[in-house]
Amino acid sequence: MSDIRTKFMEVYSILKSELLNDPAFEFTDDSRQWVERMLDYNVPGGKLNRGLSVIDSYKLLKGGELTNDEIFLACALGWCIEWLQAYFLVLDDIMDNSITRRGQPCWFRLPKIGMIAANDGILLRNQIPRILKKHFRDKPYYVDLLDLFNEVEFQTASGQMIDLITTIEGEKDLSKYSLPLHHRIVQYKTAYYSFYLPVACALLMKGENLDNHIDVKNILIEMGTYFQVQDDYLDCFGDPKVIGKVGTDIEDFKCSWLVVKAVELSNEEQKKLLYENYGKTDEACVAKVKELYNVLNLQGVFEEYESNSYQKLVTSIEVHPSKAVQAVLKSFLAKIYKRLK
Ligand code: GPP
Ligand code: MG
Ligand code: MG
Ligand code: MG
Repeated sequence: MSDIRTKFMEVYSILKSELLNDPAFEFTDDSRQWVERMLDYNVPGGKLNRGLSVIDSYKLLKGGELTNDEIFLACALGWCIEWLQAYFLVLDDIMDNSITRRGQPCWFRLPKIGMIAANDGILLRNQIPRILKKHFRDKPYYVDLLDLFNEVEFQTASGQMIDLITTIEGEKDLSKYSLPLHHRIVQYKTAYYSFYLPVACALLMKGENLDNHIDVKNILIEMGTYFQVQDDYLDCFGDPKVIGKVGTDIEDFKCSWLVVKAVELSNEEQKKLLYENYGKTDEACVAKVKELYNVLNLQGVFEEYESNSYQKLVTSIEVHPSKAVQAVLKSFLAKIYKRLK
């Protein structure tokens, strides 16, 4: 394990123990144990890309070694994003009726958890401002930080809403699925919190005004879009053992990049097959959709999309006037290019 990952995990233990001793609630042994188990199950088990990116980005922006205090604060902000992610995933898995996450059953699937998971999601969400208050309330950028988390959460929940309302039973209509709709969904449900937020946190720590970094934001939104196209691709073509989750997009009638491409490339007969089989839980229907994806060579179409997006992103990063910002963006892109998980 790299040094920074070890340090990051140490900060997790500190933040967890602070939350388990939060004076605003009189914890009993039972309730403390519940929260500890819930946190350990849902917060630290992912790739931690979003969280670690805050530290990485801050280091590149500062352009020198960080003090211990700066490392701690960057880690704490990184964890706030991982907390946000845990909150979204616990609830998203209920909404998407998913089975596994990060190589284990979704939290709500565990015995005795069920819909208590909905409240656990709310708790995870409420722990973020508690961490921020404890460690950032005296910082000049505290208000901007709170505002940033609120804005991004609103955008994500709105993206999730449009992701969900396209799948309403009785209103399933593949003809409304298009690249512009897909782009709108993924921009809001994924790109803001996964890509813009970590870099925006680092910029705030550095004392920057976010209004002066709209160009950075736009590049990160495009990177986040590319990331969610990969997520859509892996939902069908990824190895569940590697990605840690079993895909449900076909069953859920999701406006996935794959189905948008399939509609675009299908002839009338193939379109009919898609209309008849997409969005059904029946395994045989799912298999027919996957077979069509293969006939249409969606793996090849994706590979082409992937290298085009990469080239476009590199080009837009390289026109940015600041070398430090370029380094931040390139480092983020390198973490996700051709990812298998
Ligand atoms: C990813 O969509 C989007 C989210 C996790 C945001 C959820 C937002 C909420 C307000 C709950 P996805 O369903 O494709 O992700 P995955 O494939 O990981 O389930
Ligand atoms: Mg979802
Ligand atoms: Mg999901
Ligand atoms: Mg997905």
